[in-house]
Amino acid sequence: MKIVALAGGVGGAKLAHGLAQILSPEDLTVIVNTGDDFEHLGLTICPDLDTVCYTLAGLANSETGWGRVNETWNTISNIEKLGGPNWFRLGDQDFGTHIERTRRLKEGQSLSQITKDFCKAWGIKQTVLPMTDSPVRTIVDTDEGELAFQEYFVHRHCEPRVKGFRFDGVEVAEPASGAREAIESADAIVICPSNPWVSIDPILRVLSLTPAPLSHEERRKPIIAISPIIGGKTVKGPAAKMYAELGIEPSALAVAEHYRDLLTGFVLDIKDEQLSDKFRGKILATDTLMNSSADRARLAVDVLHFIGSL
Ligand code: FO1
Repeated sequence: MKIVALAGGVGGAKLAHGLAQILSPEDLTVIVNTGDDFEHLGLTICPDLDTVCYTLAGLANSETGWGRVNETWNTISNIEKLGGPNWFRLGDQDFGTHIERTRRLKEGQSLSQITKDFCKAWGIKQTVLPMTDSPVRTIVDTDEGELAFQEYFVHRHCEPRVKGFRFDGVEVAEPASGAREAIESADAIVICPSNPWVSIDPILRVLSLTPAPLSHEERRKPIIAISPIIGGKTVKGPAAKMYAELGIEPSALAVAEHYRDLLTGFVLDIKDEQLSDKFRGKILATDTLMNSSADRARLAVDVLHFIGSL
């Protein structure tokens, strides 16, 4: 079964890793959000792409979910000592990724080509694509004004109240080379348990999958989403807080409503099973927590069986 997974950072990376354990490498394409990307310390940082790649390569820091395992912090400590910004924690090995990516971007290489080369170097056999090769930057509208995404997320610890989002550059951004073809040849599209507002919406916008799928072909193939919200709380990150601040009660149901007409089926946690009959489409209630590598594979198996049943 050929699957395209749409993923943001940690939650998306975990399910992508689960799917990678079950599917043949040629059957999995992961299209990753780049709205979180930003320019920092003279470098182009692509947090979600790196999180997905490090996770698939077995190089991720399992405690944070982002960054590298066995990391050292000499460079950022030195920057800090010299009075530079230290709020975005970049490890020494991670710095190497950003330096080499920035060098190649400045040479004129595309982000998708660079990602392909990095995946090869890290031994990743699945296809990982940035959603687009052009810059799209998520801007969070808050009660303190507009903030660039990482400024809101990391520097301000998601404290300002959210009023809305916009994705700078999305109108002119084309899907990365291979993304549309991957969707066309996929048997199903899986929306990973990532933040609907800031991780998945930018991808849907770039791929023109929202407000409704473009072509008849896309309509016919199953599109399923897995809720990142369990029992009204987000497993990781600010999705539940964002729903509440936007006046929507955070729940798996709110996530299903978010994707509305797009979905053929929806996966929620067993703890939210009582919400199942409130959803119009097909539902799978299962254990969606991914604490271990085995959990990721188990959820991937459940998701693939669910797709097979649609
Ligand atoms: N998240 C944090 O909360 N604090 C950090 O200092 C931080 C550094 C960081 C460095 C590299 C990287 O690839 C990701 C990093 N993240 C950090 C995570 C990242 O900002 C967010 O998880 C995503 O953008 C949201 O999906």
